[in-house]
Amino acid sequence: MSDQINAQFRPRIFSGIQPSGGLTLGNYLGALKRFAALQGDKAETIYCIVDLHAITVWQDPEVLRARIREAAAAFMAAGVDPAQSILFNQSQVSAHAEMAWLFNTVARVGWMYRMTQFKDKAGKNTENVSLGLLAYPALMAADILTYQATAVPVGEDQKQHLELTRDIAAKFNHDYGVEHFPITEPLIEGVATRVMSLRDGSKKMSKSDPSDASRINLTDDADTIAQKIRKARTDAEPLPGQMDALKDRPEAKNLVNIYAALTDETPDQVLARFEGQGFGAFKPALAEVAVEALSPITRRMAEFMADPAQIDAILADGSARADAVATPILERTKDIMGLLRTRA
Ligand code: ATP
Ligand code: LTN
Repeated sequence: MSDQINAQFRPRIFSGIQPSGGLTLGNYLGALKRFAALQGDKAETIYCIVDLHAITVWQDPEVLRARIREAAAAFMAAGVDPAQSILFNQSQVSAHAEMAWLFNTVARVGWMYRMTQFKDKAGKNTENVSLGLLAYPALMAADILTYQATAVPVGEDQKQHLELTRDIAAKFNHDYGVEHFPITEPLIEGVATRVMSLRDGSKKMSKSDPSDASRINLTDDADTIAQKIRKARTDAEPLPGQMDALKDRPEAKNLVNIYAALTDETPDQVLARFEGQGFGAFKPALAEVAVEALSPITRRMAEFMADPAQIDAILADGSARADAVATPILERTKDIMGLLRTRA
C-alpha cells in the first residue's frame, strides 16, 4: 500500500542530527557518511541540524550556538556539499515547529510513552522531564513530512521513531481522506547502523554518554583515537574466521564492524585477514584505519570552524531553500485541516 501512495511523491531524502554534543564515530558511520553517499541525481537530499530537538534537554545557550556551527562543519567535512544538498538548522525554518503542533493533534499520547528513546532519556523521572522530550517524535515526524520526504537514512536506534512517523502520516491521510503524506521508508543499511560504546558492548556509542572514553569524537586527535581503541573493552579470545562465531562477543563484534565500515569491506573479509589473531594485533590495525579515515575529516572540520561567518552564510542559504520547499506543504496541510488562511 505504501508503494502506491509513495509513487505520487518525488524522491526526497531527509535526515537530521542533534547538536547535543560533539559528533561521534557512531554518528559518522551510522549517518554522516551515508548522507554524503546518498547525494547525487537520484533524489533531492535535505540535511538538518535539529536544534529544536536538542533543547528538549537543557543546553547552555552559548555552547549550543557553538555546537550548531560545529555540527554544520562536521556535515561538510564528512562530504555533505551545500551545493548538492540543502544543509540548514531546524529553528530557522518555522514550518517545523508549526507542523509539529499540527501533528501533536494527530499523534496519541500513548504512542509517545512507548518510545524507548523517551524511556531511556527520562528514566524514572517521567513527570519532571520537559513536555518537549515526550513530544519529540511528533517534531521528528514534522521534520520529515514537511518535506514529504520519501526516505530517511538513520541508525538503528531511530527505527521506532520512523515507524511512528509512518503512523502519523497514515492516520492523517486516513482521518482527512487524503493522500497528502508519503509513508516514509527508513534507510538503515550497512554494518555500522549501531556502533556500540567502547566501554560497554550493550550500549550504543552516544555523544551524550558521560564517559568520553566510551566514544571516538570527530575532533579527537590520532593519539587520543589510538589510546581509546587500546583501552576499549574486549575479551581474551583470538578472532575467528567468520562473524557467526562472534554472536556472543558483542565488544569484539563491534570492533570488527567498525573496522569493516571504515574500510568499506564486509566484516567477514576483515576476519579473513585477522583469523587467529588477538586484540594485541587487531587494535593497533583498527586504530590505524580509524585515524586514516577520520583525520582528514577532523582537519576539514577545523578549517570550516576557522570561518564561522562562512558557516552562518551556508546555514542562512540552506534555511531559505528549505523554507521554500516546506512552506507550501505546510500551507496545504493547514488547508486540509480546515484552518482558514486569508493572508496573501
Ligand atoms: P544523543 O547522545 O544526544 O542522543 P546520538 O549520538 O545518539 O545523540 P543523534 O543526534 O541522536 O546522536 O543521532 C544522529 C544520527 O546518528 C541518527 O541517524 C542516529 O541513528 C545515528 N547514530 C547515533 N548514534 C549511533 C551509533 N552509535 N551507531 C550508528 N548510528 C548512530
Ligand atoms: N531523532 C533523531 C534526530 C532527528 C531526525 C529527524 C533524524 C530529528 N529529526 C528527522 C531523521 C529525520 C535522533 O535522535 N537521532
